Amino acid sequence: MKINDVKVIVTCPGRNYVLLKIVTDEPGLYGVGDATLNGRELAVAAALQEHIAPLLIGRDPDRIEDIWQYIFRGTYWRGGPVLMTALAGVDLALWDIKGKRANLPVYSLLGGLCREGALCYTHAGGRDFAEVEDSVCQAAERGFKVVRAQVSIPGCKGTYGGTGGAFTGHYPPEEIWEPAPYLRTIPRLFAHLRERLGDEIELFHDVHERLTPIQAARLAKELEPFHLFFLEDPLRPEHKESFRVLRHHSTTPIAMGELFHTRWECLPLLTEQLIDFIRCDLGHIGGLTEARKIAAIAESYYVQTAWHGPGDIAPVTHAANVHLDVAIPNFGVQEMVFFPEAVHEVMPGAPECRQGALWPSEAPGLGCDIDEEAARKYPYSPAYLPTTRRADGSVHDW
Ligand code: GCO
Ligand code: MG
Repeated sequence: MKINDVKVIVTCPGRNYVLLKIVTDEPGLYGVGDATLNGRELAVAAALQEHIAPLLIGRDPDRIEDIWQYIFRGTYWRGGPVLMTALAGVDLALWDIKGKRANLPVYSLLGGLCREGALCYTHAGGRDFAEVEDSVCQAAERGFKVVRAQVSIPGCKGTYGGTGGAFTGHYPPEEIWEPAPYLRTIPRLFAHLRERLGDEIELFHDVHERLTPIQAARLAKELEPFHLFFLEDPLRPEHKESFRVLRHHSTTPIAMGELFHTRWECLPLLTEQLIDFIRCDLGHIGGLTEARKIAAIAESYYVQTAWHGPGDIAPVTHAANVHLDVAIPNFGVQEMVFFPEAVHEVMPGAPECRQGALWPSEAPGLGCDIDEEAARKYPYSPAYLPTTRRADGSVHDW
C-alpha cells in the first residue's frame, strides 16, 4: 500500500478548519485528519502543502510510528504549534486508514474498550452569577455531570468564557483583564453555585494561564471548600517549576496542558506529580501516537487525562479523543462542544453526546469523513483570538 495523494482542505463552516485527506493506492481507501491551529490556519496549511505532503507520497501509510518519527525528528526542525499540528493531522489520517483497512474502530486498535463511553463536560458562562447558575442548570438538565463555569469580571472587558464574542477582523479584538477583581470574583462565584446547586454536580474553572504562581496558589486555596473537579491551566505554560508553588499550597486538583506541544513538556509535571489531569490537545501535540504515550507515562504517576476539546479543533480530533478515552485506564474526563450544523455538513461523524458522555463510533477508522464539496461552500475567512491587556495598556496572556 502506498500514499498517492495528500489533500489539504481549508474551510470555514462557522470557524476556520484545516483538514487533511491522505489517499492511498487501494481503491476508495483514504484517511481523514484535522490540522487546525486557531488563528494560524494558513501557516499549518502551507507547512503541510509545501513541505510535508511531498515527503509522504509513495510511503506505506501502515507505518504510522515510522512516518511520525520521520516527520518529527527526521526533518531536523521539530516541535512548536505549527509543525506539531501539521504532524497531528497526518497522524490522525494514518490511524483512520489503519482502522478502515482492518475494518475496526480505532479504539479497538488501541487495545479495546476499557469503558463504554467517555464522561464529558460542557461550558457554562454568564455576565453575572445568576446567569452562570442558569447555564449550569441547563447543562445539568441536558444530562451533564461535569460543568465548567466562567463569569464576566466586573470592570474587565470581554472576560474569557464569560460572554463569548465574535473573533473576526484584521486585527484581533482587545480585552482588558485585571487579576485583583478576578481573584475576588471567582471564589464568590463557586460559593454561590455550591449554595444554590449543592455538592453533587461536578464544577470547575479555566484560569486560561493568566495568573502568577502565588496568585494561582491563593485562588486554588480559596476554592478548596467548593471541591472543584479541577482548576484548569492556572499558569503560563513555559516554566514548569512554578507548579511547585501552587502544589505546596493547595489540594485543589490541577489540570494543565492545552498549550503543550511535546511529551517532554508534560514530563516534569507528571514525574513530580504536580498536576492531577493532563489535558494536551491531540491536534497540537502530534496526534494519537504521541497522546497515547503521554497517557501511558501519566498512568505511572496516577495522573488522569482530560484532553482538550474546544470548537476550534475539528470533529476528527474530537473523534480521536474519544477513541483514546475509552481505551486507556487513566481516562478522567473529556471536554466537548456542540458543533453548528454547517460543521456536521462538512465533517460528518462527530462523536455522539448522550447522558453526559461521549460515545465512540463503531465505524471502521475514526468514524469521521470530509465532504469536499460542502467544504468549498465555506471559504477561509481571517479570524483571530482576542488579545488581552492590563488596565495600564500592557500585554497580558489571553
Ligand atoms: C478550552 C480552551 C479554549 C482555547 C482555545 C484557543 O479549554 O477549551 O481554553 O477555549 O481558548 O482552544 O484556541
Ligand atoms: Mg482551557
